[in-house]
Amino acid sequence: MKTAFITGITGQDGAYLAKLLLEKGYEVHGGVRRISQPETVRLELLGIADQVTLHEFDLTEQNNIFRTIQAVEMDEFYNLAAQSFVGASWDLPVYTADADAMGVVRILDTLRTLRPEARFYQASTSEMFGLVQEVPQKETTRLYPRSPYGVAKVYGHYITMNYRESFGLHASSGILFNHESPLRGKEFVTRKITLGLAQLARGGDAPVELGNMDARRDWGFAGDYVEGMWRMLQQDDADDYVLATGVTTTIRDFFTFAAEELGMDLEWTGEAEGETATDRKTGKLVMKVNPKFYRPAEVDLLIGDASKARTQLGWEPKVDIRSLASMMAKSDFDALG
Ligand code: NAP
Ligand code: G4F
Repeated sequence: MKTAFITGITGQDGAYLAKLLLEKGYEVHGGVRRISQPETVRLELLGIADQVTLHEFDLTEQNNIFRTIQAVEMDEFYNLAAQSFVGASWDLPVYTADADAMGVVRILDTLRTLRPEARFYQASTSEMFGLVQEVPQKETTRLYPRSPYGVAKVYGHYITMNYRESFGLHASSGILFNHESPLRGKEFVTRKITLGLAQLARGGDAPVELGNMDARRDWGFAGDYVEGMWRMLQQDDADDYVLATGVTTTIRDFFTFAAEELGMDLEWTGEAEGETATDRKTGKLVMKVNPKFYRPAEVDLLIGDASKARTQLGWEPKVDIRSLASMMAKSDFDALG
C-alpha cells in the first residue's frame, strides 16, 4: 500500500484527489491549516472524512512543514494548498507570495533533506500564461502572469523544475487550466453563477452580479483533472504537463448554459457595465454587471493544448462544458431544495 500526503486536502481538488487515491488503495494523509473551526465539508460530502488522516499544516511555517514530512512516511506528496483566489491576490500580495511561492520551496527543500525518494506534484496553473503569448497554450509557451497569484505560481513552477534538475527529485508540475465542480469555492465565477441561478430558480430575486463577461476560460471537471495529477506521479521520469480541454467559453456562455439547465430563457441587453440578462419566462432580472468585480489586470483568453498529457499519460477530459454547467447548476438547485 502506498502512502500519499495532500496539502490543501480540504479544498476542491484535495477532496477529489483523496477520494481517487483511497479508491486506488492508498493510505491518505492531508494537511489542514489551523482555523477556529476546521472545514472538512468537502471530505464529508464525498463520504471520506473518516478515511483520511489529517495533520496540522501551514505553507507559511517552515518548522511545521519539516515536522509533518518527518512524521509521515509518504511515497507521494501532492502540493495543492494555496491562496488560490486570483481576485484576492491584489489585496493579499505578500501573503500570496509567502504561501504560493515560498511555501513550495519550503516543501521541496524539506523533501530534499528528509525524503528525497518521495514523488512530488506541484499545482501550477494556466494563470501563469496570463497575457497569452501563444494560442493555444502548451508546456513551452512563454509565461506572462497578470496577477500577484500568477507571479507567485511562476516561482513555484520554476523552483519545482529547478529542484528536479539540481537534486534529481521526482518533482512534476501540472499546468492545469480551470477546473470546476459542485465542490468549487463559492467565490469563483462558475460556482457563483450556478449558486446564484439556483437561488433565483428557487424563488429568490437577487440577480447575480458579475464583472468581466467577455473573459474566456478553458473549463474542465475537477474529477478528471485529479486523475491527471496521479498519472504524472506514476511516470518513470518527472516532467511538466498541461491539462486542459482545448475548448474556451465566455463567462456569458457559461451563464447561459447553467440558466438553461434551470429552465430559464435569457434575454441579453446592454453592453459592458450596462449589460443585463432577464428571464423571459418570469420577467426576473437574473444578471447585472457590477464593476466592483473587475480586476486590475485581466487574463482574457485561456485555451490549452493537452497533447503531451494525452500522448504520454493517456489522459483525456471526459466532461464537456455544457455537462459541467448542468452538473453544477443541478447540484446547487437540489441542495437548496
Ligand atoms: P481551493 O479549493 O481554494 O483549495 C485550496 C486549499 O489550500 C484549501 O484546502 C485551503 O485550506 C488550503 N490552504 C490555503 N492556504 C493555506 C496555507 N497557508 N497553508 C495550508 N493550506 C492552505 O483550490 P483548488 O481549486 O482545490 O486548487 C488546488 C490547487 O490547484 C491550488 O494550488 C490552486 O492554486 C491550483 N489550481 C487550481 C485550478 C482550478 O481551476 N481549480 C487551476 C490551476 C491550479 P482552507 O480549507 O483552510 O481554506
Ligand atoms: O472563476 P475565477 O475567479 O477564476 P480564475 O481567475 O481563472 O482562477 C481560477 O483558475 C486558475 C487557473 O487559470 C487557478 F489557478 C486559480 O486558482 C483559480 O482556480 O475567474 C474567471 C474569470 C476571470 O476572468 C474573472 O474576471 O471570470 C471573470 N469574472 C467575471 N465576473 C469573475 C466575476 N470572476 C469572479 N471570481 N467573480 C465574478 O463576479
